[in-house]
Amino acid sequence: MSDLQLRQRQILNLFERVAQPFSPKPDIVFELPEFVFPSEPGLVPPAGSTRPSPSPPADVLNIPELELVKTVPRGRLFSSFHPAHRAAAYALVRIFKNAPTVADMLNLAAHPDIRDQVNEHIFVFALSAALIQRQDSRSLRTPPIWEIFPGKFFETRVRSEAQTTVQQQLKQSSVTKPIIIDKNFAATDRVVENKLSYFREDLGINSHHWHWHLIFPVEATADIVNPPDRRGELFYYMHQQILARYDAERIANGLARVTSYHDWDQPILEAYFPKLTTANGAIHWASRPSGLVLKDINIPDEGVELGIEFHIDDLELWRTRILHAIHKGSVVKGNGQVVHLDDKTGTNTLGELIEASQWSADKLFYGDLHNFGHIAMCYIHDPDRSHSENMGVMGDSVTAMRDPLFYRWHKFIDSLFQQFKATLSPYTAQQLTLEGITVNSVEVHRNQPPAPGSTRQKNLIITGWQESIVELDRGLDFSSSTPVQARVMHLQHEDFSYRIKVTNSTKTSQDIVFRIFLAPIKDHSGRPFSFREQRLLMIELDKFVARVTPGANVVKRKSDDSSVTIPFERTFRDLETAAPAVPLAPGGVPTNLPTDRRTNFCGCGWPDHFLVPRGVPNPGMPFTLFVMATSWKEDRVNETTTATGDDTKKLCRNAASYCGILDDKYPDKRPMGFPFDRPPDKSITTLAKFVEKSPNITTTEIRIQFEDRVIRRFPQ
Ligand code: CUO
Repeated sequence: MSDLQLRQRQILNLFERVAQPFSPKPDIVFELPEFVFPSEPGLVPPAGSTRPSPSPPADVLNIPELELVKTVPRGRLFSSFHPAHRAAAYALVRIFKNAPTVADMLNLAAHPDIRDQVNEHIFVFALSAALIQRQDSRSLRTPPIWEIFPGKFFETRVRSEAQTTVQQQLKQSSVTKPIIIDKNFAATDRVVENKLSYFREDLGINSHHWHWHLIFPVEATADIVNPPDRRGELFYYMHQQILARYDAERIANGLARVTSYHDWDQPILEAYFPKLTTANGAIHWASRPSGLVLKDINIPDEGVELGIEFHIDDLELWRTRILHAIHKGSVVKGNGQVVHLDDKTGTNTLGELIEASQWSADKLFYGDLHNFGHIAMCYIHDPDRSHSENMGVMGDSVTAMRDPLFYRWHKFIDSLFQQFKATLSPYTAQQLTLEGITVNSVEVHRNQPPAPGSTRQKNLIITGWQESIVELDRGLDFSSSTPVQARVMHLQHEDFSYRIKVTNSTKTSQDIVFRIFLAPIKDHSGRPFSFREQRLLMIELDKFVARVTPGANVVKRKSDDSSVTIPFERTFRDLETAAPAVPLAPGGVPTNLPTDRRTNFCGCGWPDHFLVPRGVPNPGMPFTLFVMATSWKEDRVNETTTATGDDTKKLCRNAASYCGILDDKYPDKRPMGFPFDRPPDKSITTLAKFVEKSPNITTTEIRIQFEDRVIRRFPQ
């Protein structure tokens, strides 16, 4: 076993049944770092080690910060929106990041004082964060979060069915076949909001959200992470895109667009019953029946739950101060320095302020609006814990997107950004054109071969269902010698490609950025959207650079090359059996240019099975497809980066549009969401008018047709 393979297997081993005491696999040796003593089986010093022999045996690590880590007890739920929980989690990230080598870090993680004593959610959070953030561990993969914590994705019924079936099989001594449990969505269609369960409970969507918050922590000193470039703006844009995508699904299901939750003294009508449990069913995630109203939060520090106290009036006050800043056009730092909210950095400044992160201009004054909103909503059923209830799903970034209220809360948060965007001048004709480049047309083509005798239909995308098998046994809180798998139905689309006709009337070849967006044309009642409405529904599908030679060109692009998506993650078993594909160079950067997208992603990225919205049955739902050409020379951030991409070795680049590139600049100088991030001039009421003076833009109408059956993808 190579060193890399050993590290990979150690990671998988550490992430198995994290709520149970650690059980090292017989063939995986964890060597002790020098300050760790062998008190548990599996933790042994290396053969021939020159390290001092351990005496006296100590089973407690001498790391004072561990006390802080353990303030969130094992078995309790964890919220990355809760300041005290975050402090505990980041303390462990720091311990892991400070280990001299990856091997030391993994050995440290295996120590019973950490692996068996630290809160299991914090353990997974911190080890995952450290593995992404450390330069020397970037070839190593973590298993999918739904396999580590099936309890955050699969209702309790799935767990009990699995347990019953395992017991029956053991009785009959027929323990050979994997147990497959169908995962149906958690509620009936009698409640209209439940029509969207396939979106809200999707494994890939929730996993993306967890990874996003993992790589963009709310607070972090440089020993955890360098402040990511345009982090606050990305907070705005990634969540705005979630809303645009959710609205497209709502319209396809006959529902109105999501409404902002800003009237905090009014009852919340959307109920949510998560039916999720952890710790052998002992800890459940609280439900929220319809009609609850936000209350002041006053949770005492009681040993099992860290205290937190604030008033809904505080949220009101922070909202007022933030709106004041937006309309004044500046924020004031704690030291009195005025920071103007300009068109270059204003969105970023506001993002850090609203979220709020440690890079907020003044957290004392502008508060912690978005994070505390999550906390207020997740404790709405028991705001002082007088009933000793646990939090609801809004408290955890792994589960928050399951709740309809998540979208209403983020619609409110987005409305703050939109109010700021409305203060900026509309884009000028010059900003929206590109001299010498005409985009003549765009078409999408299905990859599926046409039926004999029929012609290939263009501008039609087919969606349907796909079955994926996921493994649960290493995340269940009972041990099973039988593989336990769940069959999950999720949305999928047939692969397609774009064909863009471009004329370059200059005399030289040009590197062009193609920006592709998609938006519904009509609302749920069939009323066409005005451009002011439609711009907020624009979903980024792709952004890529292609060279365009003088004269006529046809640029082709495959749907699965999208700059917003990543493929379905590998399972525990895949990771165990696959040799790590890319060897490490010093510093941890893979030495080969990976051609397989799977070898180079960090878990952040919209799931590619949800690249396009579901649409409606035959004849399909009409959408506007929008393609804009801009100049790579002007838009590129790093002068040395070429269109063919020197940066292909960088981690997370596959889904850079929503996740940035780790440890690098966001790879586009334009504001995120350009050209739809600002309201147009008042005279522009239609999309046609918006693009009429821009030959470098083309739009076309396509249809997305949903077929309620399992479909094939037809990758190219
Ligand atoms: Cu992602 Cu509120 O920021 O959940």
